[in-house]
Amino acid sequence: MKNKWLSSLKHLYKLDPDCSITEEQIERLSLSGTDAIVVGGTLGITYEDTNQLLRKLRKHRITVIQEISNMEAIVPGFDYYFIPLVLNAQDPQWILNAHQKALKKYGDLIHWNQILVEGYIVLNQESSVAKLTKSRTNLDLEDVIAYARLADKMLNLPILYIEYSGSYGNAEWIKELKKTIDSVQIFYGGGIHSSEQASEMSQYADTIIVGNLIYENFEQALETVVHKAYLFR
Ligand code: 1GP
Repeated sequence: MKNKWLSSLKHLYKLDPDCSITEEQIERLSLSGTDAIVVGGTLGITYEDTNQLLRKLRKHRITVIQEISNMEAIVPGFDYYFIPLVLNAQDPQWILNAHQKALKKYGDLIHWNQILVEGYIVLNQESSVAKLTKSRTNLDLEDVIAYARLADKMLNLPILYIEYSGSYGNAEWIKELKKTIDSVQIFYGGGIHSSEQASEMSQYADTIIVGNLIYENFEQALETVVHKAYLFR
C-alpha cells in the first residue's frame, strides 16, 4: 500500500551538512513551499555537522529527513530517515552489507514507522556517489526498467531514486519508467538548474530533488518550487 505522506511529496531540497548555508537561507527554503528538506550527502558527512544543521532547521516548521550515508553520522531528532540501497552498486557495501551492520548495532532502537528505504539507480558516472559505490552506470533504458521493476515488484520498496547527481538526466527515460511501475514513488534528482527543468521532470517523476543549485544559485533554487506550486495547485 502506498504511504500517503510519501505520495504527497512533489518537491524536496537536499542540504549537504558539509556545505555552508546561512540561517536566512534556511528560513527562505522552509517558507518556499517545498514539501520537506532532506539532509544528506556522499562525502565528509559527520555527526557534528549534521546535528548542527538539524538544530538550525528545527527552528522552522518544515519536515526534515535524514538520508543516511554513514552509520557514524546518524542523528536522532529527524522526522524521517531515508535509507539508500544502491541497486546498481558493484560494491556490496552499498547494497546490503552496511545495512546489516547498522541493524546489528541499532536494530533494537529503530522506530520503523520513521524509516523508508530508497532503491537508488545511480546514472552519472562522474558523480561522487557513483565512484564511491562503484555503480554500473553504462545502462540502457531496458536495464534501468529492469532495476525499477526489481525495486517495485520484487523488493516492494517505497521509493525508486533515479540519481543523476550533478548532471541533468534524460526525461524520456523517466517517462518510460513511469509507465512500467505500479506502486513505487519515483524520485528524480540531478542537475535541476531552472524552473523549466523542474517542470519537465515533474511531469514524470513523482518527486523532484534539488541539491547543488541551493549552493550555486540560491534564487534560482527557490524558483524550482514556484513552478511546483503552480503545477500542483
Ligand atoms: C543529489 O539527487 C540529488 O543526491 C540532487 O542532485 O545536487 O545535482 O541537484 P543535484
